[in-house]
Amino acid sequence: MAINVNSSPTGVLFEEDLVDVKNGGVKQTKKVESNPPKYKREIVWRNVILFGYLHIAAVYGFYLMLTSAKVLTIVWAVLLYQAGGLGITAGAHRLWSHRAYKAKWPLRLILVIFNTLAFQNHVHEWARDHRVHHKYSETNADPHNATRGFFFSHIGWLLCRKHPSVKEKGKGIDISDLDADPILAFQKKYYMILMPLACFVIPTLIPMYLWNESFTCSWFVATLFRYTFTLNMTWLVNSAAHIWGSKPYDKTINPSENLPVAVLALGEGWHNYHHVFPWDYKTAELGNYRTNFTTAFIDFFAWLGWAYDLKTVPLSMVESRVKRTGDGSHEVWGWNDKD
Ligand code: ST9
Ligand code: ZN
Ligand code: ZN
Repeated sequence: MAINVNSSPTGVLFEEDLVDVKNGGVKQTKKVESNPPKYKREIVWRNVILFGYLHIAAVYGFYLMLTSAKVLTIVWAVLLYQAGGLGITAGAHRLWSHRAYKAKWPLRLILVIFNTLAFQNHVHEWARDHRVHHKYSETNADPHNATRGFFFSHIGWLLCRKHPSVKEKGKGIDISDLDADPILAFQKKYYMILMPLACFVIPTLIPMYLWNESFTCSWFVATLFRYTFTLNMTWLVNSAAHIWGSKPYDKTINPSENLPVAVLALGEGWHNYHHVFPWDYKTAELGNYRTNFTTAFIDFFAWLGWAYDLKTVPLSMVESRVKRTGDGSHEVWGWNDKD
């Protein structure tokens, strides 16, 4: 049943059929791209070399961390991982991509500084890609389409040119709110100055000048190991949490509930829930701080009054969705499926 046909600006005809399918007795609507543009993978060797160096350097940094780095340098690296991580989770993801809560400007400033030190591209680009990921999840238009395998969804998507469908479909995504945010405009305009300072220069200089760390330990542990580690924890959400775990909310999609990823990615591993209810500021049904550090962070700022209008999902809506499409693994309502 064809419902929606868009013609693309480049003349390629997209026919996006929304088809009703029966999946395990559950009636669903699925997106099918029936006339995708032609695609030939084009590797970006600059990125292959840079990410190759980064990962070799990170292994050396890990070795130095175990053998010769000062304790304060390790503490500093952990703090930077947490801060950069929050700049992604509380900032780029829950605030700017999903508008799951609102933040006053001082909190947005903190988040943009944290986000810049994580160097995962400026928020404008990150959030645009992420909105495309949710809307066209696991199709050619998904920047890190997990149906192309673990490697592609983890890092491979950053090593080659994007599929033309990402760009075509991405143009239809509303990002006017991102365009209108002056803090994001500032970050975007000065990114190539601010990012190297926040991600590489300052994190390396602080241990050297404040507690006499060597340049080698500072550079490889606090900067390159910490940056690479944070990147990989983020990428696990796109790869591991799109492959392994339970599906208490919707068994027909690949995103899954993955505890190790939730802990390492500061609460972002509850990915089955998140793809079903993306507007929930907790990105999870439950607000357990031990497996969701980002929720603790946002709740603290809500208590302070800097975060407000926190969006959640009514329990009755979660319950009916669990009973309708869950895989039976939900601790409270899972019985329904096992009948
Ligand atoms: C990084 C990002 O690592 C990680 C994101 C992970 C997302 C995770 C989500 C999971 C949930 C949250 C969990 C958080 C957990 C955190 C835990 C923390 C502990 N829409 O991109 P270009 C158009 S980055 C619309 O160059 P190419 C647009 O016109 C790592 N249009 O495409 C654009 O121009 P402009 C560091 C779009 O040439 C033009 O195309 N960064 C869209 O194919 C060109 O865009 C790097 O290493 C769209 N979505 O190149 C950089 N996309 O922007 C790596 C594109 O001016 N990137 N267009 O409007 C690159 O080198 C390139 O992007 C490329 C593709 C080679 C990958
Ligand atoms: Zn996802
Ligand atoms: Zn999301």
